[in-house]
Amino acid sequence: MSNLSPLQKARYAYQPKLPEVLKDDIADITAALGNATESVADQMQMRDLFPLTYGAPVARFAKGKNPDSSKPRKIGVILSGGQAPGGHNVIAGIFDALKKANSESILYGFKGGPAGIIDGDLMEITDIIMDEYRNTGGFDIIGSGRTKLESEEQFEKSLSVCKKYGIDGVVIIGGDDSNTNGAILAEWFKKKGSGITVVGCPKTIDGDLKNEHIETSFGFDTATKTFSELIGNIEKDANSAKKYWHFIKLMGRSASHIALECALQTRPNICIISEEVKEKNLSLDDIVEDIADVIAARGAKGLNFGVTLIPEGLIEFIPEVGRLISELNDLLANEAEYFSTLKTVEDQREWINHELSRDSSYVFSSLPRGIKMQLLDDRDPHGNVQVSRIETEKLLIELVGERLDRMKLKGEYNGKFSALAHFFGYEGRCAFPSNFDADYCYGLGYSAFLLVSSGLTGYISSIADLQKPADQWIPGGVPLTMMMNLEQRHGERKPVIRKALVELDGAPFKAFTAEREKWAVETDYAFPGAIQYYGPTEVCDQPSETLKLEKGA
Ligand code: FBP
Repeated sequence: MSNLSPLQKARYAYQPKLPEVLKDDIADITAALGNATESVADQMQMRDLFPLTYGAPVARFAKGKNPDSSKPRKIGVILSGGQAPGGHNVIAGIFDALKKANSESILYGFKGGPAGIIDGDLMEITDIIMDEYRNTGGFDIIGSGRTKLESEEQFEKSLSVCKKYGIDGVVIIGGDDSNTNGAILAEWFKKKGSGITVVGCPKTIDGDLKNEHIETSFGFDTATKTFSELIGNIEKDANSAKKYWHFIKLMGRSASHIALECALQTRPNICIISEEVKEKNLSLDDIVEDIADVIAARGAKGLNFGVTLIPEGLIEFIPEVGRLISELNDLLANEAEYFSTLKTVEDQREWINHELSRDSSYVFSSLPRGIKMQLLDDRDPHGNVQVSRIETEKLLIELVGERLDRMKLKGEYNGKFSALAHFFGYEGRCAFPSNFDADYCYGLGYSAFLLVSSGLTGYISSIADLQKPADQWIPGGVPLTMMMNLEQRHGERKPVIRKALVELDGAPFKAFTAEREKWAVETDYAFPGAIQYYGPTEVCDQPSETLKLEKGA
């Protein structure tokens, strides 16, 4: 018996929708170039850091001749960082465009993320292999990894691997950090006169790689639809049993885009937005008080149930905890050796408490034991605390429970509080891509090939007008330096792609605040249901609420 599900078989046969201009013969598509560009900030320094790639024009694909496109080529592709639905379709888009341009061309996949190009660990992606992954979730075709491609030595190794295999284009499918490193690699390859183009693709379920030109990162659409289905189901359950408060933490790293999108889709009683917490300088106590007040207000109406959404990165945005985390990051980075000699948890905590500032030491001491341990856990490759491992949902349940007990003693509350904790993140990262992500990713892959075949290096593949039907989308490329500025990283000012956080004056946040008070006390849940792949366009092909609101659609 085959291990393929009926949906998997059906998805293999799905033909992603392409923008009209990409339906032409590859040799009849050209890159129309705009004016020179500038970085979002720090223009002088950025020009100095990227003398060869800075200021390139935005490209838009249009009808026109590109005789170079049919040259036989070898392209290497990298999947970098966390999984996001649609990665396989980016590869399929590159593969199909490359083979359509010249059937002799070869696509290599670097295995296990950026480490693959450094170590020369790669495989040829053949027709047979590609067909087993079309329109499916996951990054398992070649695997992914979080190695940072950033040192001169790694660049040297990557160059010799590319030379060995005759690779003339590298496509890095990644988030802001991976694309930043792509920009640096593009500049470096150019300086070396290698003739190898480096092109990026905007990936991350977190939705924080977006700007004027990148309307959304791929994977956000599918992941948020998957989480919203689950939240909607939990809301139905809560409203049926009427006995639990569900505290649901949602992935997304620093930004709260995922939580906000899920709130717009499901209308929970409470959704915390980290960016608002920071802006209003809310303390942990303030947040606990706000949640407890909603629970008490619902309890007074006999509604002892509800749903609270919590963005994964919240903990870092609470000012006093944020300061504590940044002190801990520095301490653990600077004193890593000494810290590793502390054998017991008690010794570690005692030393940490001693080294922290008075305020941070107080905050640290006031946290439950489990959270303390999670804050001391291993850092990610960028030296940051791994927010997905901090159980903020459990912390809030504990603190809210304590507050409600105190309110009960004072006669301010007489309801019941029985809470359950959930964390949705990994559940959404490898789902079958929605039609939106399947189409978007395929188009991004196609455009990535066209950028390579047009010799445009240091670009990120882009598609505009995503709120419209796919045939009206506008494919092109944006110079990576245009999205960059200098930011403080490990004590140094480094060029990085600016991360997009939730804008408090943006349309999605405003749409949420216009409704949230009603959602808090009433039970006004919405049930988006499972992602649909086959059926009417209004059911199957809709982009996220965030995208629609941002594009005024
Ligand atoms: P990327 O930024 O690499 O796309 O990863 C996103 C993410 O899913 C975050 O939401 C989450 O905090 C993190 O990855 C978890 O990392 P890991 O997969 O290493 O556990």
